[in-house]
Amino acid sequence: MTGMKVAVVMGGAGPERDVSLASGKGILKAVELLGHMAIPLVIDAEGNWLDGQHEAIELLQACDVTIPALHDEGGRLQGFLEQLHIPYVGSGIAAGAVGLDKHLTKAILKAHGIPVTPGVTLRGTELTDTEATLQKLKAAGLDFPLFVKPAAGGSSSGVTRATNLPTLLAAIAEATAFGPRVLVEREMDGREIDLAVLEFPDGRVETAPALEIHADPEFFNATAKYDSSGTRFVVPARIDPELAVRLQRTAIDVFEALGCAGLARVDFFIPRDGEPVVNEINTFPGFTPASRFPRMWAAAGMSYAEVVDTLIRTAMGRTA
Ligand code: G1L
Repeated sequence: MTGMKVAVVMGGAGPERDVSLASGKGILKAVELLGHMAIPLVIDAEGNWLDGQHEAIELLQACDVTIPALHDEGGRLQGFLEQLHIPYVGSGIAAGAVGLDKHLTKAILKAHGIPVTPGVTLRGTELTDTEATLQKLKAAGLDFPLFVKPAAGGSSSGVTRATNLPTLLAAIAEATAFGPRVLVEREMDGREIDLAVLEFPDGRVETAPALEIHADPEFFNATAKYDSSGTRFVVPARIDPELAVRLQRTAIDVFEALGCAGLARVDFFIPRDGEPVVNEINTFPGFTPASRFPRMWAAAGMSYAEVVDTLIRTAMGRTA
């Protein structure tokens, strides 16, 4: 399958604009490498279509498939594309929206019996009621150090570590600025392991070899690579085969529980003594050639372009 018109929607307002443009650039290049016509549709920093709204809709409608490469979508672009009957890569409206809401993600995973990072959600009057907050934390068995995050939003804005009551109250006040619900989670001490989930055109859902994030700057070996923040990714992660299989199964369970499509990155914490928990899920993970998701598939023998090809073919097959 070559010679298709593939639109890549990228840019947009917000803190993840540059990640979007970098991911979009990599995807555009891969689309051309696959023998398709790549059509970039850039949303500017003010949130307007760079090419003019009318023209952008016509371009989208003239394409065979659209690749959404925008952050903070919450399923909005997907809804728009469905309204226009345009096939698109990746998760739909519901999974996209839930994926950006940490409270809803946790509620759904818990309902499926999937272990998540222990935490509570504060809302309304609880946000300014110290007694109610402490009560809730105690009931959930939570103690310092804690992580405080806005429930909504995919980026790290408003996320703070709290080590005592004054820093907890300040952290809650800060997170409240980003939305009406605030998550207070236990700080997980242990290994951080990511899994990449990919859906194939025949309906198979598979995982790539796991990746471990090493924050320790002293650690180095031949398979380690740096990302822009100086963190090192090790693929395949050095974990025992039993744990690997368990994480693979759980990652696929997460994908199915949330109703994801196309792809997802599922991030785990493995406590020093305790069971693995799902810490985060990304329905549209970072997708530059140096990003974790493509690196994991490279370890499975799939090139960046082959991953993009799979995503396009899966998206086309869904609507056919
Ligand atoms: F090409 C895919 F797979 F569809 C794709 C497109 C975009 C994967 C991942 C992304 N990622 C993003 O758009 C982003 C949320 C990282 C941009 Cl900020």
